Amino acid sequence: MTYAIYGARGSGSGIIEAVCAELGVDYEARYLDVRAGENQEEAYRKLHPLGKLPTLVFPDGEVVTDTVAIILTLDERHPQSSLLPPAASKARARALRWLLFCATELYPLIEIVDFPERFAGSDECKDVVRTRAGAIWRNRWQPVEDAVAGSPYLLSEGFCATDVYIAILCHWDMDPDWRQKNLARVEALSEAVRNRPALVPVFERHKPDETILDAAQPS
Ligand SMILES: N[C@@H](CCC(=O)N[C@@H](CS)C(=O)NCC(=O)O)C(=O)O
Repeated sequence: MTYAIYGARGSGSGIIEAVCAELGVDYEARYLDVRAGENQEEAYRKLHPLGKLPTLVFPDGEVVTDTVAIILTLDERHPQSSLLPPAASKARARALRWLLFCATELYPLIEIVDFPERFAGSDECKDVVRTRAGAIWRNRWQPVEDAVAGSPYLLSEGFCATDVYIAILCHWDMDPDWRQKNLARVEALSEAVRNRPALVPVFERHKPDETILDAAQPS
């Protein structure tokens, strides 16, 4: 009954590894070399049509891509867990609101920062596009900082999967000094997530401030 998580060090697969570690399920992390384009090879594109990471293959063979779909499927399949607050609660609405905010307003900007050539149209525009995406990224963290209502977690009710999401995302393409100065609550949340006993080994693999392009070699 092993879950296979396709990913890379410093990528969003860290979110899914951490969620599986919190659930206490057996999983195998299968890392691809993004810099060498292994994620764009036919074998992996059979799992994810765009060659993006992560993908989770459930023990029953079901293939699920996209971090939020994976988290919601895991939550449904492990109803005894407290990955997310109970159905229909106010706390769950808040957890989902900020989970989707991170997944739809923040995460897509990283593709522009990592691969500006996909969006720029010409070589000269690449740097402008990357810089602009980085600036939008920073602006969009402020609402997350303001939403942190617990101490240290997002919800005053306690830890949930959205905390894991925030902890992984906030370390991508960001200057630690800038974070300390502008996102003190997000930083404290991230620190607390990284120190959760089940998650320490996951964060040994997914080092802070490392991206898929730094972490080319699986280890
Ligand atoms: N919507 C996807 C986004 C996944 C994504 O953009 N993953 C990045 C790594 S963090 C990726 O695979 N980048 C490689 C590429 O775009 O070629 C999700 O939530 O899983």
